[in-house]
Amino acid sequence: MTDLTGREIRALAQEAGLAVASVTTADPFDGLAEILIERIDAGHLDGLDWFTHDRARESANPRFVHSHWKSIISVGLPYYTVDPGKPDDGVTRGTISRYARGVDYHRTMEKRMRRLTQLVREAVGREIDARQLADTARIVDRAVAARAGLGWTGKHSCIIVPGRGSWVMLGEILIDVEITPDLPLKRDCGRCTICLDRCPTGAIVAPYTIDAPRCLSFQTIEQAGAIPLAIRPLLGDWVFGCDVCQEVCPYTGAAATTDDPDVLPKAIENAYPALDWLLRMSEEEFRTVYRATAVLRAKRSGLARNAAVALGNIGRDHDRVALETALREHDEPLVRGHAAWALGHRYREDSIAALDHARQSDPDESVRSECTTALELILANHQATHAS
Ligand code: B12
Ligand code: SF4
Ligand code: SF4
Repeated sequence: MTDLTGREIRALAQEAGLAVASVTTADPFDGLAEILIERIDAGHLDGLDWFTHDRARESANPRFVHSHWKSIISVGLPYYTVDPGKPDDGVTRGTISRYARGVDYHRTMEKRMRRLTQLVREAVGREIDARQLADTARIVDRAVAARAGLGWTGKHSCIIVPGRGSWVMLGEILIDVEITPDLPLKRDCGRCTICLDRCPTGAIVAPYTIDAPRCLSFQTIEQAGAIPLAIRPLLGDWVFGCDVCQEVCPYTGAAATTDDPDVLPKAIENAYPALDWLLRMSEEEFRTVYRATAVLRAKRSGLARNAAVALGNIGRDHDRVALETALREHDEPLVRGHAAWALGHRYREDSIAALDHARQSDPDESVRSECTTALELILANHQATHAS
């Protein structure tokens, strides 16, 4: 005899602002630790230093910290909103991935999961113990969602929720209440391979397998240092995260949009920021505009670095000035170095004077080295053009 059913949980979750919810047991996830360890050993999680063998084993067993959990409520926050796209205003803009446009989902989910826990407490009529998790090292959110039947795993490795596509952030409540578990969904991608074919960097190295160092989401958010040279031209206009594998998925066509105010962008800078502004924004402007959003994770220097690379890919004639100013004046060597790359990649001969000046005068060795590489690239391109 269980305390509650999955159907009752879904009704309470709706009341708490969580549009999707499902339930599984707190039993260990068979075979998951082995998958994670295999990915670590293959280098697919390089750069995510917290992802260790110990973490893999612990996160595959929900009862690792407390043995008394009886159920896991898997919850989802849908965030697919109507998107008017970039305005046609002559400003060169980057793109922030959809999940990061509204209030930081960790905050939103935690608040709503606490509310749901309170509602469950009232429904069972006794004190309960529960722990809310979202995006932590303690558990693998997608494994929980798949076993609870909240959705199924697409080949891009994201959980696809019926009627919502993959545009659902995940969280879970570990709880000492017996709830009838839901069943996993019997769905798969069939023969489709669109996301593998369209990923800009080939980061989906096999179905269900992401090579994080190649993924633009990793490079624009988690990468603290230089973005590898080979990745920069593939970054396009992404300045925080990447949505390509989800946008191209046929299940996106059937995804319902939401008007949940917590996931809507407050201003244009939260979705399509002007790239020249990202290059010159102050710490205070960065903190004000991106306050309480997930974008803070990239830090001002990371976001400006990404903006430089994006301008190197899509900059127009008038954007050269912004890059030259960043190369001369930005306080972060990381940004000056990427501005050098962008100038060489996009503006070639027109940027030789600025690059040569910085190569001789910049106080930072890494920037001087980026300038040398950019100048060599211009020369190589020049020779190739004249040889052909
Ligand atoms: C590390 C991490 C990343 C890394 C590595 C991604 C990866 N795929 O491993 C990087 C930085 C690249 C990243 C990127 C993104 N992430 Co991320 N990330 C995480 C994090 C913290 C851990 C994921 C993990 O354990 N990876 C290791 C791999 C092995 O685990 P997995 O991806 O969950 O793999 C599952 C499947 O592949 C499956 N599987 C493996 N083999 C097979 C074989 C078959 C046949 C089947 C059916 C399944 C299957 O088993 C695993 C468990 O279910 C989770 C939060 C968390 N604590 O769980 C968020 C999380 C996965 N990320 C999320 C999001 C939204 C993203 C981005 C979309 C963000 C963006 N727009 O830029 C991209 C998407 C990239 C992609 N295609 O995966 C969401 C996913 C929501 C969803 N609906 O799936 C999560 C769950 C955060 C959250 N709480 O909502 N992320
Ligand atoms: S998020 Fe972008 S780079 Fe990463 S796997 Fe998806 S399409 Fe490829
Ligand atoms: S694009 Fe195709 S292969 Fe990729 S997740 Fe969607 S349905 Fe599956």
